[in-house]
Amino acid sequence: MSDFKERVAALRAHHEELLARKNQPLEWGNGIYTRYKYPVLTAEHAPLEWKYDFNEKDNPYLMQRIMCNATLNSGAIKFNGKYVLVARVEGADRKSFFAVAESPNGIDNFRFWDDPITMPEDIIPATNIYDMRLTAHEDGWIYGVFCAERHDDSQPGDLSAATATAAIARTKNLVKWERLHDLKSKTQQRNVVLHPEFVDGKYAFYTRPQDGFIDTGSGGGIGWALIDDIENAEIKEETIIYPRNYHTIMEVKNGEGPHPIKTSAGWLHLAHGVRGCASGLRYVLYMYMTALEDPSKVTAMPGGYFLVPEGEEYVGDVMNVVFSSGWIADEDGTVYIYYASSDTRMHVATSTVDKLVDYCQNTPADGYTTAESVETIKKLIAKNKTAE
Ligand code: M1P
Repeated sequence: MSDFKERVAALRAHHEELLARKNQPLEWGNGIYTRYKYPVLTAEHAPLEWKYDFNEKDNPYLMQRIMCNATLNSGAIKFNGKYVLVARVEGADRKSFFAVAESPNGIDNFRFWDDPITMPEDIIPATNIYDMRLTAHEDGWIYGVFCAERHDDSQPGDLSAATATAAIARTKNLVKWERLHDLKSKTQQRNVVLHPEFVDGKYAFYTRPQDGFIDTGSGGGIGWALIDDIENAEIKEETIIYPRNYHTIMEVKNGEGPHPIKTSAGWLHLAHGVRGCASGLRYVLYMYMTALEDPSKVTAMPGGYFLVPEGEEYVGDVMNVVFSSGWIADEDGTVYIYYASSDTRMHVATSTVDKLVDYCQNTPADGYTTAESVETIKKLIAKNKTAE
């Protein structure tokens, strides 16, 4: 075998070792969910064919021609019996694109399909697209709702000025996508999520109105809007269903994660909250529940965070961030929560529908002051004195 062929064989063996690596549950968590030792999807998981030119004549040094920077904020769905992520893959050029990766068990062995997704454009092409939420809607389509970013041409002197719009596409097979018109809204929008069922005969969206590309400004939290026509979606009326609050984990921003999971006790929601601190913004995950018959009516607000960055999760391109846009509830009640850490890599945590409902219904709500927090702890201590 030539030296080049030997190096290619070694590279492929090394890559295969990563893809085939078994994940391991971590002991001593919080009883709510189980975290795992290894990320499920990293930039190194990207197929070698996306990076290398394997023609010896053209690439004698066997160098990467196209580098991959990160895999993050992925949509998730059970599809043809497989656990599937539609990952946000970011190249060295800072452009994000979508690519499908599947696993037989949801916790390891994720492998990308051969080609990244070719996403058709809306009328005005986007510079960047990212953070797809997947919804298998009762109308029979699988929708992907994602952020389309364009330069804000009203500020020609500012190269960082951008706009965020909710883009909508649909598919039956995750390969061929039909792009619909972007969601029309009076404000910028990110973290927009399609509810899986019709509500009052309309398509229902969780929204996140924002005055600017980064700052939500007067955008008060997670919103809710009913839409008549999915092919020409327009927000005519928007109400805030989960507001931000002073001195909470979502003081600066919040946003819906994946679409909620239907349970007999109501809809289970996963969201992210953002607060400022000396080291920048801190993104954590939190949960809440809404009423079965009215998914916009909040019925449980467990206080504080649900999941935060731990260990190496703190470190990455955007430090101190966990972000989720995908989870899968299996028929047996297992829930696979997919989250990205520090905008760099994807992880999984597992729980069950019953545990998550119990968490939401029995975690004390945020009392909004130190005095209330202390009273809540004292109540638990007193209760424990009578524990059997
Ligand atoms: O960098 C953290 C996250 O920031 C944005 O989320 P939000 O709109 O809630 O601030 C998004 O750009 C997201 O992709 C990113 O992970």
